[in-house]
Amino acid sequence: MQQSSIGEWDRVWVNAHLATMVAAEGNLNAYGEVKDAALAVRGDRIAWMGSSADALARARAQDVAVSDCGGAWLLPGLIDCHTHLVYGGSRVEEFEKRLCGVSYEEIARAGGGIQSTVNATRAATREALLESATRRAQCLMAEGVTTLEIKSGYGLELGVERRLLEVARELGRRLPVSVRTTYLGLHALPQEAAADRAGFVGQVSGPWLEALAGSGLIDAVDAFCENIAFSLAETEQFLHAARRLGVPAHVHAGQLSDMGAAELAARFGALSADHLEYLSAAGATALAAAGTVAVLLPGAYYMLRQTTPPPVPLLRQAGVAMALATDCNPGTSPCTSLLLALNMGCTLFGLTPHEALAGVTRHAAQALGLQAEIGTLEIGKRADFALYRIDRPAELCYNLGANPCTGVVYGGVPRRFKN
Ligand code: DI6
Ligand code: FE
Repeated sequence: MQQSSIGEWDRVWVNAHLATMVAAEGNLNAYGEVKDAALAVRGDRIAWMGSSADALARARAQDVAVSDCGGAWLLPGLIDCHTHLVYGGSRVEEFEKRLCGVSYEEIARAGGGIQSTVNATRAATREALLESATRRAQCLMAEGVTTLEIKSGYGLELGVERRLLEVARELGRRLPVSVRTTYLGLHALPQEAAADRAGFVGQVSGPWLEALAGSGLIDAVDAFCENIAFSLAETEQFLHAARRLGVPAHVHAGQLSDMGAAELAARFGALSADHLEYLSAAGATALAAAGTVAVLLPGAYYMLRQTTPPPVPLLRQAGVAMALATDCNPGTSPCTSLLLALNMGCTLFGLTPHEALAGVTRHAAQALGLQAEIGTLEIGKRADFALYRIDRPAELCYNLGANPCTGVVYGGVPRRFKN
């Protein structure tokens, strides 16, 4: 294992089993397991990894702070690369309707669905939005999430979209978790724009995008490309505008039907194409060629009681990197547990525990364009990691509802959660 090191240490964690999640050829030692190991940090970086005995000797000689992990497993901090966790209201009534047989599409077409959350979000104060989003983020953090992507998309007018993105940025300042923001400009057509689709898409792709990008509020854009949302041509107009500004893209693709959105995402070199329940072989090949990550969202699939899972064998065969995320949102995935998404990725989509864990670490980092910085335990990367009381890494995918996380370290700074 790596022994080159960065200068002095500030603190060292000893008596841990590491799962570095560094990609392994031929899948031997697929989690990058290193038993009875230690990891040292310098500032906010991983400075050294090696044996506990070596670490203790050096720590004693140099007066370095030591944390004893008591045989816990230590993994890269988890990354939830697709959430909509800033919103107002709830959709529990819609949940009840769906249980009585009304479909998601029917509710959306009747002006419920996303539009009802837009109404509640527009009516919410900044403080209320911040407070409810903080609670959701804290649930994720308590499981070991250290990086969180947050999409706007429930404002659908410039001022409210700006507020959602500002709340997301504020969350990143107030909490130790790292936040990446995405302007989900094309999520639904707001009621007031019903008579002028082209005008709305023009605003979103023009002055609104320029204003939000100009304010430094967005790290990426996203569009819901779907027959109940926006067409390929409309999505393409938005992606063109983002590309002109140098803003990377994600695309909600193939959630309810295959319109060729994955191919479109690939053509624009999108960071990720998300959902992908409906995906052709050509779509999978296009994603692989473009290096676009497939972000799978089993929470939404489960909530909507869908029956066509994403074609995981096709994605595997094509060599597409697969990530997993909560899709935390009030309509289709009121989910604040990335560990639950791990289990669902395995049980509902047929991922191996190794693929699932790569999907919330290395591949989730890639889906955010952050693979040089986070996603694996490697010297020089950001010291974001989590400790778990488990016997082996696959146990993180196995439990339903238990949280074995005993500590989380953000940029070298430890926080303890009571689990
Ligand atoms: N797909 C989804 O699953 C969420 N957004 C999207 O584009 C659901 C949004 C909602 O129903 O509120
Ligand atoms: Fe989503």
